[in-house]
Amino acid sequence: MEQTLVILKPDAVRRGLLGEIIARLERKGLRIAALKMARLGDEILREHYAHHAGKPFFPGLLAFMTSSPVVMMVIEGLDAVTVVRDLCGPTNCRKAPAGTIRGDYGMSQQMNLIHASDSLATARAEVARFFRAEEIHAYDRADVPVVYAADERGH
Ligand code: 3AN
Repeated sequence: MEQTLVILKPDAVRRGLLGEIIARLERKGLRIAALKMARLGDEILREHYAHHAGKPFFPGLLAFMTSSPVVMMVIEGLDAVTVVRDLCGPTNCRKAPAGTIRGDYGMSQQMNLIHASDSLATARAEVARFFRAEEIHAYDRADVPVVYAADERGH
């Protein structure tokens, strides 16, 4: 099963939307393998958002992401990287379709509630950036036999 990194951003924390967003991921059938709250520092954020360094919105993005603690999760499931990205919707909440997390809860391009890794390679790097191996837990959800067909389990 794939693992992907999710960050519930300061807007999700400060708007009291953590439970609703986590519930959507759980109800989809995804497994929460790790979860913690922390205030991120500039150094780890510069690494995480290196692809945006130098862009006009970069200082604002850093200020936003350090404005409160965030909640970080490792989410696991079959094709989890794509599945979670699709649940989030596109970056700009105003353009995100209804039914997606950003489409249903947000109005901003910057304050877009949730980060999710955009590829398997990125997911591996991001999980390792934010979690130590001992913080990631192996256990089975009780509903696996009715969430996945037999030939889908163990992928
Ligand atoms: P996504 O999170 O959808 O993969 P990225 O990686 O392009 O989007 O952007 C990372 C974060 O940077 C976004 N989640 C958003 O908070 C912020 N961001 C991206 N583009 C803009 C923009 N044009 N103006 C303001 N903030 C932006």
